[in-house]
Amino acid sequence: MFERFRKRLTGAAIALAMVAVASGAAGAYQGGAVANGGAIDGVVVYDGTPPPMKRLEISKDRDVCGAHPLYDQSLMVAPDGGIANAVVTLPDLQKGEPIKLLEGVVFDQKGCQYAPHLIAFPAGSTIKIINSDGILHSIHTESTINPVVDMAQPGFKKTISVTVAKPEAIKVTCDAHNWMEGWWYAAPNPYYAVTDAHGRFSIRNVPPGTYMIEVWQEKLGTAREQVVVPAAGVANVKFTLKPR
Ligand SMILES: [Cu+2]
Repeated sequence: MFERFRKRLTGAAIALAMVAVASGAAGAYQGGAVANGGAIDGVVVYDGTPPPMKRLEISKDRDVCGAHPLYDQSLMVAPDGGIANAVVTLPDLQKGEPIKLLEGVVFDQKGCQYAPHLIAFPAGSTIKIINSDGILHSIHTESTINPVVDMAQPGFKKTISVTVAKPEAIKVTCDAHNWMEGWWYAAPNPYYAVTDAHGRFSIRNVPPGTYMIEVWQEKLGTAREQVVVPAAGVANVKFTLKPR
């Protein structure tokens, strides 16, 4: 009798453990072959007059940082209205082409600005933080899901590598230069794109279906739409973001 009870308990424990694994894997993405993949071509535009770029005030290390005028890159709108550096994702997509982790996404500190201003990559990828300036930079992330990165990088330390394991949009600042700001965007699956200078983006090899498509921009926030991706066809999406 006791033996039977013990077995039942063990069975219950195993069942509980399986539930735990299953719920832990609830957000897990499954990669595999995609049949008749379609594409999403789109544009992200600004609703209003493109704002002028603000020149940054350089208060330190002027010999290196003040060699060229620096501008606030948090909202770059082209004369045609296109918004650069917006990230477009299909966050609910659970199954599609395999995730290709990136090893060494370059995030440079050059002329006391981050170059590029924003990088996007699948979560689990590794960032190569470079110090091209030869002066002290001190990277400090405002992560909430991933561990905070807070590391001084003296001029002689050319590279620091950091892996961002979980999906998150992370603001990056420099504790040595208060005007430096950049972003790391860790996407939950391989379906993400960063808009070009004219706000254009393209996402390819999407399994045919209906999805929620999301755009995120650091100053303008998030907007969502529904998109129907046809088999071996192209869906067009236009996002219009309002100033806030
Ligand atoms: Cu710095």
